[in-house]
Amino acid sequence: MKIRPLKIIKLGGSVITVKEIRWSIRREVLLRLLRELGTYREEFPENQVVLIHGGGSFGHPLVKDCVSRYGKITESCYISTADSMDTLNAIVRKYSINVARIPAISIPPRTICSISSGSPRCRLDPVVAALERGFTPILYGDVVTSDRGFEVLSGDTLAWYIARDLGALEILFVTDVDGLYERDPKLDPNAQKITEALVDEVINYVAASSSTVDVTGGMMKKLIEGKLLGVRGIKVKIVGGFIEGNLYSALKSDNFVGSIVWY
Ligand code: ATP
Ligand code: IP8
Repeated sequence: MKIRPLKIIKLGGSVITVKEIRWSIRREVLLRLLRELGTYREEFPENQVVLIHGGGSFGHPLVKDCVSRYGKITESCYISTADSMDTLNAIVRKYSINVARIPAISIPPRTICSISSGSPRCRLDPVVAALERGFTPILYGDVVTSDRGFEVLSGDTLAWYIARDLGALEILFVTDVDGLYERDPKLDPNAQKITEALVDEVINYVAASSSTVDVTGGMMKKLIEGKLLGVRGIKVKIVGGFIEGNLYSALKSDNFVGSIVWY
């Protein structure tokens, strides 16, 4: 197996959907981000990309409702959340193929991953097989089977897992904020932006703050996850997703609006 320089892109659910409004898509933002990726792919065909997207309003509210009603993800919640995530994924894939000319192939995480004692385990050979053929695999935050029944496997966790196991150079987290701040900038507009840091410098004081509909943890979880999975030697970019051209700039160089965190 020969994987060329690999970058993992996680399109945040809060960028491509309006998280508070169920089944709402930010179509123009999504199309622009995919076009930027398509342009990058055409200019740098030697580089590999795995595309991951979050659940946003197609995932989090459904799981939250279910857990508050039944205390767990029931069989019927598993089916309806899987269906909802597949709907969002089909839109991302169709735009990728038909608008951005990305040879996208979906790999539903629930078909390759499970969770045991809280730890994910994924069979990545379908991802590798797609990369080897020059395709762009698309994965997403999903519901998966676990030793406790059903659990959410977030797109952030998948990004870290794939980055670690396939030896990625970079993870780009495309978010609805323009970088990593000392505290949640939505709650504290005076919070200072951290443009570049080692993960150990920021992990202790970045505020753990997540919105009410987020069942997988916000910015803090994004950063801790890499530490928990023992990832080292990776550059992580927090990329402002609402700024035109910014994903393309972040893919091409370190000159973008956002933050860099070294692992
Ligand atoms: P999803 O899980 O749906 O894919 P996402 O990847 O788009 O979501 P979140 O998990 O919601 O993103 O994380 C981004 C959010 O984290 C921002 O909207 C911001 O409000 C919040 N946040 C909390 N702490 C910080 C911080 N210190 N710096 C920047 N953002 C922060
Ligand atoms: O948005 C969550 O994935 P994330 C997926 O990447 C579900 O955290 C089903 C809530």
